Amino acid sequence: MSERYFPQLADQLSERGIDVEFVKRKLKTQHIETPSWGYSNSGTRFKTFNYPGAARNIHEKLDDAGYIHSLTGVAPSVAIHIPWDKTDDWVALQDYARLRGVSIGAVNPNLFQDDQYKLGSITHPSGAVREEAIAHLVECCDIMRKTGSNLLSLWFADGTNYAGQDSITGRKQRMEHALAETYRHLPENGRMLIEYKFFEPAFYHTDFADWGMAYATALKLGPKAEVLVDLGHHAQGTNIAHIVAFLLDEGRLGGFHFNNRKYADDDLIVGSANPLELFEIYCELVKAGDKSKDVAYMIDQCFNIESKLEGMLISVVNCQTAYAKALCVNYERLAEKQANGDVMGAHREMVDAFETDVRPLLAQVRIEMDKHRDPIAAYRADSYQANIIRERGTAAAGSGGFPT
Ligand code: PSV
Ligand code: MN
Repeated sequence: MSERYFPQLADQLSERGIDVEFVKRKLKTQHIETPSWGYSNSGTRFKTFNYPGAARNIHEKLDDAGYIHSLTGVAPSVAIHIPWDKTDDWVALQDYARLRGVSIGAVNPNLFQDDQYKLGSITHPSGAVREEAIAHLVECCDIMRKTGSNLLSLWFADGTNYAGQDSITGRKQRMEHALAETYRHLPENGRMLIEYKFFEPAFYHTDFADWGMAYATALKLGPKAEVLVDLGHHAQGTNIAHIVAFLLDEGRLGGFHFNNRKYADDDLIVGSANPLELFEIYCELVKAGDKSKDVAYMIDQCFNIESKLEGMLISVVNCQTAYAKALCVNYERLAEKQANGDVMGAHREMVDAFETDVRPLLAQVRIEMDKHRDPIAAYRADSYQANIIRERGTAAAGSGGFPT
């Protein structure tokens, strides 16, 4: 097998000064977390579609996540959303996940779907609502303890729609108070990831509008608080690789929500519209060396019209591809060219790696991991999808997470 797929590219990479064995080792330990909510029915505010075979509960979501991991070998954990994935018996759920070959990853509190949160959660003008929101965050810290998760992944829909609706400064202070309270409840090895988003569902101002606000808050809270970069949450033209480089260098990049933004928020397959952007981000991560070792890589996507399992697989494969290409940059030579002011030479170093067809390299890595060289072909040839359609049928949209 290796004879067929790899030698030519291995030679090319060696000639470019790339340590191929090192690259393969890195690719084998890549870790992409998939989201429980990506396996259930989802849609837009216009319509949630009923997808045949979509997971109806956390057990089926874990079944699907286990299947994705069995095909790729690099998706061993699953992010959960509370209360969508709540259970009475977390130990049993952990065991169930383990049997499927996966573990419970980031715990995502949900402070955006209940009526009392119409004007916000931790920044709400009413102290009683804020207390309720904080209690939910503390509950999620307990769930971290019970599931062995070390990540609390926070996103708030909080903000206002009209000038003067509420005090922006007051809300900032309420937010700091609530997060300081939550911070105290984090498990010993727990980390709090603060996700920002500059719009939606609030449109005049969003309490955590950008990475700077998340970063400043994380600094105030302490070393266990870090920034989460969701690729979908930026204005058009934002250089996300720059944000990533800055946060990495400051030691405050906690993790990613991978997806692809064509016009606005997430939900398209990561790397589908702008693979160059994903590659540039991975280059910063590779260059950062040890400073990127604790970064959590999570997919945050819902598949509204496409096959959920195939969509998830392609997302994982796109992350593998971007990482593989980033590992094919000769960073020493890049640094030399940068130091010499060789603008186009330095740029070519990046472009050469980006234009490398890494499919044979990934096929080789997968074979060495006892996986099919092409997980998407393996999925298409497999009966898993047909079986879940038969067993689960077509659930009413809204089950397993997203309300209709
Ligand atoms: C919000 O748009 C977001 O990116 C947050 O991460 C949520 O937890 C997730 O989507 C799912 O709704
Ligand atoms: Mn997100």
